Amino acid sequence: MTQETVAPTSDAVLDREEMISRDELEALQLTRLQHTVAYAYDRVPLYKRKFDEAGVHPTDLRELSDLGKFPFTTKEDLRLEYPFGMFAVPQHEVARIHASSGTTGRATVVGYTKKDLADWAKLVARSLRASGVRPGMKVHNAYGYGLFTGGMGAHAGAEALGCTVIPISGGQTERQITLIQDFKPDAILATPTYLLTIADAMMKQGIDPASTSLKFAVLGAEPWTEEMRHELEVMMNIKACDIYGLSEVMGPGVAGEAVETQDGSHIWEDHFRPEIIDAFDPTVVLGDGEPGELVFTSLTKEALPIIRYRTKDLTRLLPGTARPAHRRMGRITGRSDDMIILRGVNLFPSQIEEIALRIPELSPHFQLELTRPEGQRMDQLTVKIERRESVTVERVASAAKVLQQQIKIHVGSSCTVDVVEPGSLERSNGKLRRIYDMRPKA
Ligand code: DLL
Repeated sequence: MTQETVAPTSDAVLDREEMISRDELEALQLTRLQHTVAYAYDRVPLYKRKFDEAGVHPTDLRELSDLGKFPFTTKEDLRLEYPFGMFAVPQHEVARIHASSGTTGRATVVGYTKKDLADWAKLVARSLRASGVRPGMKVHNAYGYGLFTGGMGAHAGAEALGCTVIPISGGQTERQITLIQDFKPDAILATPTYLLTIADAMMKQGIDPASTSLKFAVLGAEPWTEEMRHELEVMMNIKACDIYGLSEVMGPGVAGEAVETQDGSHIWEDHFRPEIIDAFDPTVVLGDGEPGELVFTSLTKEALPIIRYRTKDLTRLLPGTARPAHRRMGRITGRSDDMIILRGVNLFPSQIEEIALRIPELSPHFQLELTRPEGQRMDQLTVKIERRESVTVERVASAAKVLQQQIKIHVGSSCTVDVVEPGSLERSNGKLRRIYDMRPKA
């Protein structure tokens, strides 16, 4: 880990790697990539087997574009190697383990050496700083602690930045509100839907969410839209920025958004090499600006080097702005496995969020129900959405109609809209479930 720093562009001192040129960054990527593929091949049987089967050898990686010759890694690979088969170091060198919840199958297990943990903390610190957080600030960390990477990952990063961390974790919303009022934090770290839950609960208690000490929010772990950003910023009088990451690649802090531009997260390319592929034909590597599935290769990880990991997250790569050498990722429209296919039309919950939040009568609290009514072959989508507290029941019918029409125009799907009472839908405690698939299992 380099301690070298450069002169600040704002009131913050940045890591040297944040401001290097693209050429210098790519040279660094190539050296680190060559090391990583050789390291993975030598130490992890799965990589040796996969490279051999694909007829590639680490020495074939002479330039960055050669990465495309190497096989992908998937969640399924991690599951098959459960629990520790992907680890590239002996267990006594693994300082920490995290795991995914495993709700959709066997848990995926990831490990970190002491150096991995230090790099991770450095990148989360970098992300938080980019989003406006500064040393000495009080940071209320409402990401869940435990095997999920959100809580401890964000915690270590805030500590590394020199903040005072309040490790409240997710849930116990009443208590969160008390501590926000009593401890007066400057920044909050949470999923966007959980921050919404907190703000909503404040209003119920007669507290104006815009009146708290909070100035910054660093939000991630689930898809969210510009409309949701606007909603939260206005309601809470804060600046809200994105933070992205996934356990298999590290955890939060793979990419982070700059508060001065708020134009998408910069991928920290000194540690991760991103690619975009065609989700339906993975042999096709797409160019910058083209939408597809995000793929990552780690460049510095020791315990769990990851080669061409298919994230299933759909986005595109954009040129760097606030950190010019590091490309940005567009907002994640959704995950390829969260896509609803309704009568041939592809649909993501984020599209509904975007449309619904432009209709003043409707709140950001919604869920999507998929059913197949008795005796029918067609699937039915029902958007259940709460009206805003201030809106009279009479205005609800026309708002429902507008939402239905807008979905038809912008997404192409016919659906039913059911506007429900404020507070009647389930609130988020972390990652919110938006889709309720009640169709009979095939
Ligand atoms: O959610 C890591 C994280 C924690 C990121 C806290 C940011 C803040 P996983 O549980 O492995 O890790 O889930 C990773 O969550 O593949 C995306 O689908 C989604 N995701 C994460 N960040 C964002 C984001 C953590 N900023 C999966 N926007 C990823 C949209 C996100 N989706």
